[in-house]
Amino acid sequence: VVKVITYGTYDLLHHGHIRLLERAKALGDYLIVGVTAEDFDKNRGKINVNQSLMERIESVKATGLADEIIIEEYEGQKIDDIRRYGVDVFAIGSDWQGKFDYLSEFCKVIYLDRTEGISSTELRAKKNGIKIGLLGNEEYLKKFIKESDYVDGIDTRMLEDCDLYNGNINDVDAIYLISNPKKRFDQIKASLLKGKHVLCESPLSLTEDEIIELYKIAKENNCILMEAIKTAYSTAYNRLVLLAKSGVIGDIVSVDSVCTSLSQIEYMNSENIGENFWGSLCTWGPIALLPVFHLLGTKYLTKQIITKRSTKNELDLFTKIDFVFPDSIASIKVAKGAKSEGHLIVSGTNGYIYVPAPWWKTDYFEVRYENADDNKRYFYQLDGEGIRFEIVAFAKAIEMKKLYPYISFEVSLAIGKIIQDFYDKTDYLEI
Ligand code: C2G
Repeated sequence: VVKVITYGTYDLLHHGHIRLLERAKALGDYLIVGVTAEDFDKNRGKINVNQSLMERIESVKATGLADEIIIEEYEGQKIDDIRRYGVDVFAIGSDWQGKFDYLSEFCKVIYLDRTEGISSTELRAKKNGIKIGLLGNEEYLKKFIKESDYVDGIDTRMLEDCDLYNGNINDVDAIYLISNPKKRFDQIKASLLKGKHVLCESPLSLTEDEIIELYKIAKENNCILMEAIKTAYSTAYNRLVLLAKSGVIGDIVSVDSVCTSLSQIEYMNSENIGENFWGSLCTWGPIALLPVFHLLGTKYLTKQIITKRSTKNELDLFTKIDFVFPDSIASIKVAKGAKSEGHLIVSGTNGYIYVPAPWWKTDYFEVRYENADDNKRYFYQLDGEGIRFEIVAFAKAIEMKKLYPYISFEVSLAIGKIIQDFYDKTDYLEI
């Protein structure tokens, strides 16, 4: 028997895939099809896959062309598979021309012509088709636009504040806001009332009550309201949270997170700040608070906010918050008017997790123990600081009409409460 092997994602299986499988099968007597796992696809930059691994396997099965289906899970697996299954021919579409020549050491490599005029990318774009109106800090919006190019079916256009109120948003399905936190409540409300889904940077608003109201309006209008904290959508961060909760460092006793940057320092000390810049806590607070609330919950017993404000304007140069929980403690330190080491440390009774600066966009962390030989390092690919994953999650939520809560309502409110207490000067000390 001549054994043939081919690999692919086979998302939204189409006739291009089927023609390829037919021709691959005709090259021998037995066809093995490797379907790529989600993690492997993510690692090779395919972030848009619509169907789950099981659904994709089922569609390949339904073609009746595969004699055997396997899952491709890691880089370098092809060589292992060729050896393991005694493969004679490796076949793949011509879009990969030359890329798999290195396998010819192990078996015959054949590139088959790709079918013109059809692709999963196009099918996904047609299926999703979401237009997002953008409002707020232009520097950041540039990043967002660039990142949205990686997500099939997302189209963007710039908006002005007045567009939200005068009805000039009929052509958009959703709004993304990175506007002044003081204006967000009115902007989100106006958008939701017009039936637009909203992705908004955290905090959604400056008080708990307003945030509750916004979620209520979203529900009433069948709209998705999603909080944007890019870190919450990154793989490394999510694995870290799960790992810490699974007990690898014992009981968690403290969470210490620091986020600082000096990139807007000129505004921190200027009398005229304009509306597209805001203070340290509003910029960095939600990110720094995320691991605190995800790992320890939101029911702290006490907290103390200590802050230093600019002498030229109302912005806080830096802010530190200490929390006491029933069995643990936490602290965050955020600054746009001072610089420090932006790391995250989660301490436990058996060891600790260390995420080097800048931890909020990391692809790497370590679990460390008393005996350094036991230390473990974890790597996860992070592209676009997590922003493209955030956009994928938003598109998915709109498609499913349901939000998978990377940031739960409870956490969203807890963030809002901190911001509210900061402005109300509750549990607050100024130096
Ligand atoms: N294909 C094709 N014609 C199309 C679209 C796809 O012939 N119009 C082929 C591709 O060349 C590939 C197979 O169908 O051989 C599966 O395509 P994808 O699902 O896009 O998977 P791909 O990213 O090419 O995975 O390790 C992963 C594999 O090496 C390839």
